[in-house]
Amino acid sequence: MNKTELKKSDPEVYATVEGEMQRQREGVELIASENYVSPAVLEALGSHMTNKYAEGFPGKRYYGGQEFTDAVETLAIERAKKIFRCNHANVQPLSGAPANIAVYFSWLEPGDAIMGMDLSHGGHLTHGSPVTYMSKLFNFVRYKMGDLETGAIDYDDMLKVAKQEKVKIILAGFSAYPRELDYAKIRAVADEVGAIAMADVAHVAGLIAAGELKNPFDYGFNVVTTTTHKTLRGPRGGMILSQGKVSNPLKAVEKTVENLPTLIDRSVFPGFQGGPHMNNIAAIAVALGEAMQPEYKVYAKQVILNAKTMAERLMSNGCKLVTNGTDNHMMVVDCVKSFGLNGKEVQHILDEVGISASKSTVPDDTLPPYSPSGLRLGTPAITTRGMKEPEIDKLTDFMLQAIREHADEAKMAQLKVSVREFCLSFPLPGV
Ligand code: DSN
Repeated sequence: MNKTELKKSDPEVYATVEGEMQRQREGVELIASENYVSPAVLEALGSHMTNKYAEGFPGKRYYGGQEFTDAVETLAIERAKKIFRCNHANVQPLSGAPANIAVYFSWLEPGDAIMGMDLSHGGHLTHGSPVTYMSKLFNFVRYKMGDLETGAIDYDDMLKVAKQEKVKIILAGFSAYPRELDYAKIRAVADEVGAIAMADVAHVAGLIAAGELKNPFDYGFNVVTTTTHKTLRGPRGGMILSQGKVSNPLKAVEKTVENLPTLIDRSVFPGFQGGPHMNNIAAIAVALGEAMQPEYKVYAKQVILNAKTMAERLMSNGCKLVTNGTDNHMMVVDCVKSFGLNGKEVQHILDEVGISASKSTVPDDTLPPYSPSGLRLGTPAITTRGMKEPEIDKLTDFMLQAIREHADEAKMAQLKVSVREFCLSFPLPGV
């Protein structure tokens, strides 16, 4: 994007923005939750929509001047409903954590139980980590993998605990789990204990949108939350999708499954958030429009193919992966078993040569979360840059070389140059 005004008026901020863009151009992005948005998404983000307050919902706002905000939010809502096959979408959550919290408050009373995936098995902080405020308000209980070699969840234990704890929400979702969940089994557990079934598909939303992974709504889920900036390749933001009767969000309704869409709208606003970020919502609408195009399906397919290629290459070089492979866009390498180093050490080594990744726990990790045993790798961003199987093999070899030769400064410096040259031949979108 043209940044001449910023350069003139605030050279200090300009230098950071430009520096970040260069860092992205010259480095490899393997953080599984990151991606590169299109120039059209960037333009919508940087538009005059940012100036507007729009508390309320399309057609039901508190302030005047909503002709265009209503139109753009409606576009985002209708596109989201069509893509994910549901009858309601709230596109106002500022990100994934607020989306999840808004759902909890729409359905639970303080002290109620909710069941999410154990953090070390791949669950997310907002699914009940003891360090979150939500864990002080609600009783979070956990499910885990029953078979660490395949990643299969222990659904019998899920049912047992859900019954014992009288769980009100069963939450299917993860941020470091490389397999698909069995939504039909989770729905059956929810039915047996009278809970609603909620999925947090933040990581895999784009793969679901493209039809490459299963859609929880096809298995009778009530609510699906997501961020919009991971595989979905939009701006930072969140959405809550739901099934049920849609009524006036400005009027209170009874707490029934049928009324979930309205309960959720009211929970987002006025319950939890204030004015929606309309520039983000405009950019979400653009990203959803892009996700409806045939090219996006090709992209999503390649994301998974690239992840499988990287997983195979790592395993054929003696690395131990959690669940021994991947079915989605990410994998978790057990660095202690693979290299005799922890995930934080490997993350630093890769940083030195311009490869970004994120440390991760492995199931029932004996190391602490800040320097855990694993490293999570993902392919959404490098696939957006156009990398395919041959480049994935090359990139994986760069990583393995860095880990092998990290004590040799000269070799690491040479490797950094090779990584940079490699990256520059795959331009960022719009640069
Ligand atoms: N930070 C995101 C991730 O990396 O998975 C989740 O919030």
